[in-house]
Amino acid sequence: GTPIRLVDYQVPAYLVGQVHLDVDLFDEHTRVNATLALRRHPDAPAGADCVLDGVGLTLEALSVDGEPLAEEAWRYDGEQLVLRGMPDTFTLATQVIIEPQRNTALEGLYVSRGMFCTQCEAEGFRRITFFPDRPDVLSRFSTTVRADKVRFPVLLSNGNPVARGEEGARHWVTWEDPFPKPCYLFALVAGDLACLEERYRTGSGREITLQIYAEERDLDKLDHAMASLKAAMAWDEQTYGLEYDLGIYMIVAVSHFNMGAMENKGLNIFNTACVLAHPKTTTDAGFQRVEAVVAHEYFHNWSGNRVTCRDWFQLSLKEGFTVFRDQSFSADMNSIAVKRVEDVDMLRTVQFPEDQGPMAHPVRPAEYQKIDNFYTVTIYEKGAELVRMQHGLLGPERFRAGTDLYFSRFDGQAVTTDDFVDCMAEAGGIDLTQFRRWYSQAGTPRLEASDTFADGEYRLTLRQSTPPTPGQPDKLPLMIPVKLALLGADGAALPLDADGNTETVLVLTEAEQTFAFAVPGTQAPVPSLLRGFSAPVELRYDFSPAQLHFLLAHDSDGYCRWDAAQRLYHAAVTRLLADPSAAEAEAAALRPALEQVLARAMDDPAEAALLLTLPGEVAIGDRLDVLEPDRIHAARGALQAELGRQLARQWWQAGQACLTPGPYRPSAADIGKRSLRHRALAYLAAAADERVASHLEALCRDADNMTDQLGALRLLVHYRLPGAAQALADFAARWHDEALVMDQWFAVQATVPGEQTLAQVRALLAHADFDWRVPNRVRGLLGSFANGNPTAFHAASGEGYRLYAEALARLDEVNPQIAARMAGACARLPRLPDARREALAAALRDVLSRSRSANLREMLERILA
Ligand code: BAL
Ligand code: ZN
Repeated sequence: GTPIRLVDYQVPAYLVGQVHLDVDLFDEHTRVNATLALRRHPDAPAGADCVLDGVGLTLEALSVDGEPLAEEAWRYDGEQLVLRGMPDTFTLATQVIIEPQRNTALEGLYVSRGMFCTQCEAEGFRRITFFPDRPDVLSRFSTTVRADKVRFPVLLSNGNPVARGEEGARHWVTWEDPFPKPCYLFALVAGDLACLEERYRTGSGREITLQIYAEERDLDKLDHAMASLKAAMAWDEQTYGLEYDLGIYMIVAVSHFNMGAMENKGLNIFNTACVLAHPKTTTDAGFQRVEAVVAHEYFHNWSGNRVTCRDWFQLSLKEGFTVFRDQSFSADMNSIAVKRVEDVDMLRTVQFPEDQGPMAHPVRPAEYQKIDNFYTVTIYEKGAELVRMQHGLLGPERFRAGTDLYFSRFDGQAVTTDDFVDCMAEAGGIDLTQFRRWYSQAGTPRLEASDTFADGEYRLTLRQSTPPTPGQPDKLPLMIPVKLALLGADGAALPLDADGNTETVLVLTEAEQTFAFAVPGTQAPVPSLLRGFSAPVELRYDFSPAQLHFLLAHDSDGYCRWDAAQRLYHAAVTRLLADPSAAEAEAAALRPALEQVLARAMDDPAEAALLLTLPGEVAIGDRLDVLEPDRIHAARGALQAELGRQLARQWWQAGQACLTPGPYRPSAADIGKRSLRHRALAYLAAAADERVASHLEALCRDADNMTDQLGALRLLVHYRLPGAAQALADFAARWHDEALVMDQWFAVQATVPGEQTLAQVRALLAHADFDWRVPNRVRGLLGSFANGNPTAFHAASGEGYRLYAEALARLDEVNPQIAARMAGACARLPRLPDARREALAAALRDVLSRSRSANLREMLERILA
């Protein structure tokens, strides 16, 4: 297809000041009347056509300033409506028919379990009515929603309800949103919904009505989202000085949703998975996800809605910044150190591979075919790291001055990542010219560190290089902040300057630089490098095992402790790949480190659980030149089993110490304990400890919360322990009515290691509860299979690839965005051994030849390039 390029950006020829929508919802179709007040953009060339987007709309009527339009003055090709010879200002009225009931793509207006809802970002609004569907057209919306009174008692749209009425069996409500917004933030909901309503008083004393809507059966699962919303509102006032701006804030839970949630102005629409939470049905991770996503969407009200993106190349302007904001919020609500490690782990295991493969793209891409394909970990999580680096370079006060400047200067505007960095440079009084390369240059930079120590001087040399990425063969040096401490023999950080500071930030700007520090004594210090993961780079330094054990024991930086443990584990697995018989010896060598972590585990069980987690099979594979899933599975499994055996007594003790008596609470403290307990049980399960199966069976059966039940089920099933089949059957019988729980039931089975799981995945695809139209279910079964089960997905027979390719083709007919998203799991293709690479390529070429959507085609073309 033809790419859209950033360099081709032009202002829209016409702007829309005011729009009124009248949406009449019926059983077979929906009629949308739109009235747009258009005016020529001051910078647009005179005489330019007025172009409106509109996909798949059946046009019933069209008028300009109340008069029908002559045939030759307009044309509609199914994607764009072009009006010729329009005056500088005019009113356009259109009437279209759409069919939400048949919309399985879940873009625009569609039906989810009998309720009407919308998803407009990025380009869904054009499937509802004719409009300049681009984020730099900001308009004031008023919306009238009409539907059957009995079946759709709740009618919602953005802003405030201003009028309502009845007409026979039908009723209507008119909503007005006083804030100009791009159409991607439009939302509409009609359904029979229950509501949890509470109040929030802002710092300035305004009272806000908070409403969370869901199906009646889920009304008891809304308290956590409500509490999270209030906490997020208070946090944003405290941390950024930002208050909510409407009198009402609504969230609606829907079960068919392509994304996690959507920040529509005043009317967020959420995937049920990111808003419903109840101890009986939701895991700890689920509770934390709800807290994070509720906050994320709320934070968008300023970073995204009040100040939005000029074009979709700037997507990270709102997403990177908002992820940074939600990460900081979750850290403040739980544990700063633990949250940082979780975020870094995610970045390294998911974003680094993206940045090193065929899908690599800059945080501000230069071109795309379908913007839907760019809602990526690079835009989101790497984008957040770029904001975090600016936060680090400026310090908290000047960073806050920068965000104040940004929000005041650009309120009500659609702007660029450059505008954001300008504010940071101005408020921070620093030159960020070179820093901007982070936005335009793709790829994970490598940072190679080497050092010498002689005559009381420690010299650290840092070298940076970024490997080529598709379309970007040559890379330039970046501005890389490297936070550093030097640890003395007692483990304490040494003073690095005359003021006695024990931590410093080295700002690397050249390809290579050397930094020198005076260090008293005769013993070389141990470098604590890239503290807090101060830049999203791959750090290479030839740590000795002794140094890593030392850092794990003494470093005061949580990230560096975790990284030291990860390096020890990776090294052990790498040696085991060469010599599989050495598991016992490797485990014995690691044992002192693990024992020491376990000895002080109760100080911070959440951190201990992270320190005791071996890198996953996918992460191990990503560090090897050629992917060999079976050998990786065997090596990692042998190490885990050996550690389970050698430390069995300590694992049982840790599990016992981590019991959380009393009712379930999703507090950071209790979550940490459960996390460590399940880590301990995982080691025992890997070791096939004689007591573990019955312990897990009981936990799965009797626990009062989903974290324990599901954690136990997963271990029983993955380690094929006695009772696994029965536990799976009992679990399904118990939870068959809870869709989000059943998603997990599918995922547990799809991730059982080994080729024999392929037959099980096929069987589950034919299961009565599997539904191609529900993205959560598709992700639960197929997404977890392809992303979380390397030994089955990459089975030597090629059967995993064929199964997955068939599924992609099938999915493409139902939901192109989800098909394209799932295709991303194939992006490791270039790194596969020859036979497997050929098998996967052949399967994907076959899908490409049949693929109907531009979404899936763009992904497959990039992967196969
Ligand atoms: N804007 C799409 C969903 C999100 O990032 O909040
Ligand atoms: Zn977002």
